[in-house]
Amino acid sequence: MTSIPSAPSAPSAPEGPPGPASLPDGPAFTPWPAEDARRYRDLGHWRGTALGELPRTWAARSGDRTALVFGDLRLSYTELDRRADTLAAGLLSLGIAPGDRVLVQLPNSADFAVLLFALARCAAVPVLTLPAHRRSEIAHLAALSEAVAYVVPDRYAGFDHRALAAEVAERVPSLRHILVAGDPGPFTALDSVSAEPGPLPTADPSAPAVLLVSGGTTGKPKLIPRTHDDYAYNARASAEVCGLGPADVYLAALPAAHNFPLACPGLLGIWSAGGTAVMAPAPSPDVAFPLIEREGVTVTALVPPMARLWTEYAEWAPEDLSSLRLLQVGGARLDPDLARRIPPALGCSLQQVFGMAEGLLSYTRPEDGPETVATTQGRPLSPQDEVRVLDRDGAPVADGTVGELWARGPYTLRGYYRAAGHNAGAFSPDGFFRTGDLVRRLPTGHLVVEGRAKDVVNRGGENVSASELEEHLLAHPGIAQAAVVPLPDETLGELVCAVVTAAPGAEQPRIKEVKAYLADRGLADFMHPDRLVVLDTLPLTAVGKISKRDLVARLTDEAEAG
Ligand code: OOB
Repeated sequence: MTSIPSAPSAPSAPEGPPGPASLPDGPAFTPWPAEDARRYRDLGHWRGTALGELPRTWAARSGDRTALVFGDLRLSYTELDRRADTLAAGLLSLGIAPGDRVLVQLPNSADFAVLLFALARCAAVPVLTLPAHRRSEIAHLAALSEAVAYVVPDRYAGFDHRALAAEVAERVPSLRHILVAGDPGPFTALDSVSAEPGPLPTADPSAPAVLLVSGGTTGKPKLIPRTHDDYAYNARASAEVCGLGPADVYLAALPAAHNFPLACPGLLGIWSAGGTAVMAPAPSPDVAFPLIEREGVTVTALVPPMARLWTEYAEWAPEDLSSLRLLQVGGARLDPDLARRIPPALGCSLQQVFGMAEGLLSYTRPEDGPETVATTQGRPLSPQDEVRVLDRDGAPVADGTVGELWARGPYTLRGYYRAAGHNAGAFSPDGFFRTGDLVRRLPTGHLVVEGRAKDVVNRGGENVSASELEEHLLAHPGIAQAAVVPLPDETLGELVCAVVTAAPGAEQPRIKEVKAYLADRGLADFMHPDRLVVLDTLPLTAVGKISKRDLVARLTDEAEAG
């Protein structure tokens, strides 16, 4: 067993995480008011079952059926339950105690699932980071959560996570254990952490079960406490909306630590429905398509850039994708034209999902017509979801008018983890969460996401809505993807920069022609891009959304380099 001696943070590290003196900033968890909690329980949404208990219930129901497939490994429900028990016993013997936070950074694998339930059985709280996170995010999240352990793969996608773990351990004094899936190097092998199952601590179902990482595009990521009660409901209700049953096979193509493939309905949803989860090591079609054919995958979830790739690739792919019945797409705006191309290209239905790690989920439903599915992000998941669409002054806007979305409900957080300062502005006094998303609500209750409240370019005092310009750019036949970002400018403050990729087989778009096209569509001159940058691919976030932050950084670096 390798333990990390408590090391003070390196004094020379200029951008090290805040020291323990600045922690904690407010409560770790803001509970729902008792009255709301009682209502959610009375309605049967919150069932008082801890996450760690779920595999036991599932094993009793579906014992010999296959719960999980990863490469050549196939785990039955009984085996998943048993492995969670032996790992939990091993973790307890390492000293992992109830309430301890453990940073988990594992790619899609059986280890990920077993560890999630094992930690839950220790009443410990996994901090679910994504494999693509690097030192800046990991060190920040480890310090913020005062994590006692960090679980990594040896290498993943060409990156040595043990080296990252060594660096983080040096900076974050709370980290006592580094556990490695695979070759452990100087650390402890995750495989070696196992013991004869014994008595387990009890977890409070109304306390946080996991800490999710916020998908926010500005500033440092925040942590989102999701309780056993609320998260199980999130997954179960989502499984119901998607009509999941024991015959379904769910492909976890996106990184499993993200809320979408984990619980919307994702892994937790497919298991609560008694089906099978297949873990894909990557979401790309060359990896996913053979798995769909081999395992008879029926449902999966993607972000729009990957959905575009699948749609283009399907035409040429030799694999039989006919088992696929539902493709969920969410995480960022889906171009309606692409949405219309998905069902014929992949031979399945499309579902749009508008969601956030903070809670609120909105799904298109099977009864929605194809145009509603192509052009809206559906309706909120729960009858208990309360949504408000408000103008800048906090007054409700009429249906059909764009406003900012605020949400409250049985699976939407009431406060970020240790973020009192931020929470003060992110919640209304009556507990509504300010999503930062601009939406229109249609009279049918469907939501149409129009962009982020802060996603505007301020060119000399004129506000250019990035999403509005992106929509016009995407209508151009020569443009496949578009992201509008600000570029610093001495005279005007910011310039409008359109970064695009060319449509397959199309010529490089040129700014003069694009501006003429926009003028033809009746778009005001002030909305036109000042610069057009054509790239082969756009940078992506850890879950695969287009990353405007990385784009801005790259363009600024290039400008500075001359
Ligand atoms: C999902 O969660 P996060 O936390 O990574 O990102 C949330 C943000 C939302 O606030 C919104 O700005 C954007 O991502 N978003 C969408 C969208 N779905 C999410 N924007 C436009 N259209 C959509 N369909 O991304 C997430 C969590 C659970 C399920 C699905 C996605």
